[in-house]
Amino acid sequence: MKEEIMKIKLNKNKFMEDYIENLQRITLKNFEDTSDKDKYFALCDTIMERINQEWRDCKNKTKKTKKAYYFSAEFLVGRSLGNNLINLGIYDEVKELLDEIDIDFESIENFEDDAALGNGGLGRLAACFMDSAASQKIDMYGYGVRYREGLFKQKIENGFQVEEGDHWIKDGDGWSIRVESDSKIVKFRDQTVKAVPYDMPMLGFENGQVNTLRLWQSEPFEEFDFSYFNNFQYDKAVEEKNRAEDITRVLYPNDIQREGKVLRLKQQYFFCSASIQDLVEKYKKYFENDLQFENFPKYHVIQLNDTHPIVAIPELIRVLVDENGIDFDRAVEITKKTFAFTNHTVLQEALETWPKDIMLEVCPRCFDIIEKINDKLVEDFKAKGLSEEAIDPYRIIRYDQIRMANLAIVMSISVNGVAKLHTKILKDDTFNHWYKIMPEKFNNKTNGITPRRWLVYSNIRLSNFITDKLGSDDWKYDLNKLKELEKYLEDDKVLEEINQIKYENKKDLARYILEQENIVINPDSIFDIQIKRIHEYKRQHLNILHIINLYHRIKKNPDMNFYPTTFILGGKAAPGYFRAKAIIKLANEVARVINKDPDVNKKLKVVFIENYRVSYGEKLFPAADISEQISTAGKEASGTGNMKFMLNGALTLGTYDGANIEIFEKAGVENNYIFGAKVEELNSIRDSYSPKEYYHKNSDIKDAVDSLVSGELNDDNSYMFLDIYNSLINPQGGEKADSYFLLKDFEDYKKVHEKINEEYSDRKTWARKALKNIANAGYFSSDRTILEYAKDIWKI
Ligand code: 475
Repeated sequence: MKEEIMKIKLNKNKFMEDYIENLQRITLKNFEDTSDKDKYFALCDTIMERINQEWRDCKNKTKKTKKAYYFSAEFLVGRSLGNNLINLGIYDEVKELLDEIDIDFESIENFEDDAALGNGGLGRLAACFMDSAASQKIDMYGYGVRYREGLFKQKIENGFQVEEGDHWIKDGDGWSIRVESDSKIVKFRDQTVKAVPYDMPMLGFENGQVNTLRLWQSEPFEEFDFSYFNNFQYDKAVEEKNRAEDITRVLYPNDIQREGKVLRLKQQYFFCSASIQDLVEKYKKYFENDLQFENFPKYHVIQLNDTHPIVAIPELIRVLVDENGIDFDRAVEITKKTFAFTNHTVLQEALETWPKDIMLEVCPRCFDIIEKINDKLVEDFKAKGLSEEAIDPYRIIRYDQIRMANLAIVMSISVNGVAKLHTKILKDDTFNHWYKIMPEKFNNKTNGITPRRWLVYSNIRLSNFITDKLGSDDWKYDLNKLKELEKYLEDDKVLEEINQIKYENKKDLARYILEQENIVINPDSIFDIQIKRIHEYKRQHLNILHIINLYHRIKKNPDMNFYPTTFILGGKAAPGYFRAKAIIKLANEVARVINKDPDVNKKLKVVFIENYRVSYGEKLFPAADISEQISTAGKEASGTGNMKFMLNGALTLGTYDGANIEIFEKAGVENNYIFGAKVEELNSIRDSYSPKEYYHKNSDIKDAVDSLVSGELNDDNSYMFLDIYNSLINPQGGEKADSYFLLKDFEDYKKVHEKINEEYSDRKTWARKALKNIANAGYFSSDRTILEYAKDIWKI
């Protein structure tokens, strides 16, 4: 590996010359008159110029080879400047060069808006995969949507979440190239639009590989309809343009929850159709000599990131049959060998289905094709003697609903889950009927994260420490090398260094939080962090209820032995998810009450950070002592934040869920804090569970739950706290009480917090546990994950 490594050779003088020239060219100003924003964009240009040659080389080299295509409605890329410099191997040098002309790198870095083209885990995983594929020299291209508005920005006003737009490219986009000549026409039943690709380079880590992330933007097919214009129908002309642009105007802000809107299916069909056309067109162009469509799967494998891009399946069939004269059955056979499907959640509310009438309204031909596939499937089952009832779970279309996951499973070479437990649940439960008849398709690919962004870039102190201790930076190419750090487990000096690094990172975060949130926090306290989308199954309200009870206990007993702790929470709620928004209000209200209480605020602080996003995460993960991963067992498919914390030396306080289980396995249960019921137990009590019993038997639970309605906490007449209260012990309208088992797990959660609080003061033992976690985080590199996809599924 190492000999292939190739940093871009930085000719410093030339770089500076080009940089200043670019700066002046794009602004028409002298250097001293340019703004920080100008300086940021000129730097993008200067870097893009340097990538250009290698990017073209990579595109040319791989024209005729097998490639993987990652189809995803979301790519949560975040910022690119720092990461690109790291991957080019010129981060330090460029920083120094800028320093010489009095430009502070950090301040211009802050001019980059996050590319928030995703909601959470699924979108961020896609971005980590892009980094890892390039870094492992795997030819994988991403295909997605260039939303004009990314995920909304979260403001907290009086403790409530308020959403604002995120026009991330309003000042320009330093990292994309508009490839007008590769535009495609996408036809809907009621409109025809132009799909224009914007290509972003995805740089491998110091290896010269540049893959492409191609994001499609919707534009009017004809820029301006002059017939309307000539007839003085200006409004009509503008309307058509808007209608086209509407398709990629905004990312739907629902994480997990499906969205059954026409526009959502239009977005899906839009990018899938453009991408499929792109692949078929290139195939015909570059494979003239091997142009039997039977060979299409020899050169293409399309990984479907959950159900969102599944409409690409009928679209490929349509293009083959309608536009290339292939016979239907042949087209189905070709298509079946081309796709692979990843599932990211077992929550029923996420499994996409589309009503027949919506699909007919958007892409009627796709409906035809799906219907044919369904008919054939049902016919085959009948021929095998299955009853109507036995066939039901397999039907792709049932009661005029199209079940996208069923379509994908029938039409794919592979179906995978994203952590061991999750894949087991898919096999045993969610897709059990499929597993029984096609077990060979099912496989697990435990998620990972890229160590470049989540350690090398965001935690420079720890990164330098590791390189120093291991005597080389080989670990950045093969994260399993971190294992060698275990030779320092009994080295007091090294353990002391680990604590010191964490402390410095905590001071940095404290400064940042003071700046951003105007709250003073103490870096000598335990930093206990829960950052992720707000959802009941993730149980942020368990965390908050525990904090309330802790507050009451400290207040009652001021001399109780307690290591000062700062609880940090952050995350966005889907705008239409009332209870998730209630949880945000509750966190802010509890923070307000506790932080202003002089009896406790030296010991206890609570911060709800505003607008949690990738770039904020880069500051939070390195500073955490405790990583809260407290989802109800069986609900979190994998989690990836848990891996970012582990890699940065936080100990996991977690349930037996998702990839937590694998984290405990690798780092040792004794080096983390496990609590709560396992999935088997929950399954066995599901019908008999009575949260009220827990409430009456346990005074701490009663204390915490009652405070939701006692008047101690003020929800400004929003009835939000009552809603949370009701959800736990007084369910309304047929809902089940405490369906996420907060009260069942509360006591155990409280106990494990007490254990943490006690053990933290043994700083040496704590550092050893942190080191154990870091040393065993290698498995959770997305390099490992993507290599498994390439080897087991894609065969490239
Ligand atoms: C899981 N998003 C994490 C992560 O595998 C897991 C669904 C429907 C509509 C919009 N967004 C979604 C998800 O399902 C999702 O983000 N799932 C997450 O995928 C990567 O680590 O446990 O919840």
